[in-house]
Amino acid sequence: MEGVVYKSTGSWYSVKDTGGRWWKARLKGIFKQGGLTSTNPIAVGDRVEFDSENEGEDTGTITAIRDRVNHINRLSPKGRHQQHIVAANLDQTLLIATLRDPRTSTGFIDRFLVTSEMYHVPAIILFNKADLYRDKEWELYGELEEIYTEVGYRVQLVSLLEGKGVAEVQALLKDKTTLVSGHSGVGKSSFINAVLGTAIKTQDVSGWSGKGQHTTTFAEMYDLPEGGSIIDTPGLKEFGLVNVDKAELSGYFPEMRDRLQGCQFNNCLHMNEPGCAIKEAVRNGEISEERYVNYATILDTIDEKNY
Ligand SMILES: Nc1nc2c(ncn2[C@@H]2O[C@H](COP(=O)(O)OP(=O)(O)O)[C@@H](O)[C@H]2O)c(=O)[nH]1
Ligand SMILES: [Mg+2]
Ligand SMILES: [Zn+2]
Repeated sequence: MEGVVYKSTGSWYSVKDTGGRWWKARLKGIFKQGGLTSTNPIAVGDRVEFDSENEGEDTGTITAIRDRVNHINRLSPKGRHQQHIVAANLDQTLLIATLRDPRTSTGFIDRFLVTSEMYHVPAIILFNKADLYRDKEWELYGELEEIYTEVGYRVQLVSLLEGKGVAEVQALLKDKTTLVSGHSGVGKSSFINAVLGTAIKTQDVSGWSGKGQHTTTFAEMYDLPEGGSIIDTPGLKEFGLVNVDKAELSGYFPEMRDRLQGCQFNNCLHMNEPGCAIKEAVRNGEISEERYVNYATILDTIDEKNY
């Protein structure tokens, strides 16, 4: 049989087969050690092949993982050199940000966007709590919308409290697999409830959530009523920028990527080098100063020895 992994709790995976039936599936020991360097060989969103373990029961053994289109990593808590796959086979990512209560920094937004660029998936930025905006926030929203739209990201203003902008978001999510992220307090749970409607309750897989299974769940996928699915990443504050090399970073800023050919040195980090097309574009206002500062900050955090 074939199915998609919706959730991982310890050694059991919640799998929906192509006919829509739910299974609890696991890997056999040998397979688990089959030379995989990740701390979790199977991730939410993975397409797997599995066999039924016992006639008439809903348990199965996973026999193969289909090749991934892509996957998102975070740094493993077990060690700096181990990676942990958060989710696989994404079509896009969605970041929920807010300008008030709490305010999401552009540094956080840009790190998220860099991660999405690394995995070659388009990113959507949702600005929530529009009902709270006053002059100051409207001005800031205007600036950010312009910056991010110009760079090529989809920006959507919403008020989950008032239900504004939700239909537009639903249209963006339809028939896609979307990884949803955001700081605590921005309205991620409200968002998931809004887009799932009543569907969320029916997807609490056959009531096997409790009993001794520790809550090391890092991601869970839900089907949307109109088609497509979202992947929630509870407890995941930020994705590790794993395997980024200093020289590659500007390639993950689309407005810089487009201008790299203009730099005098092909290993230019766009800091103090002469003949830098990026710095020139910042000076003449073609590249946002804020984005550039965030670039420099991220560059500074990349430890060349750590990948
Ligand atoms: N004013 C306002 N409050 C909101 C909005 N969306 C969510 N909230 C509130 O923000 C708080 C955090 O929301 P929650 O969905 O739990 O956020 P999470 O921590 O990201 O899951 C709750 O008190 C929500 O009622 C919104 O659009 N406007
Ligand atoms: Mg929440
Ligand atoms: Zn340069």
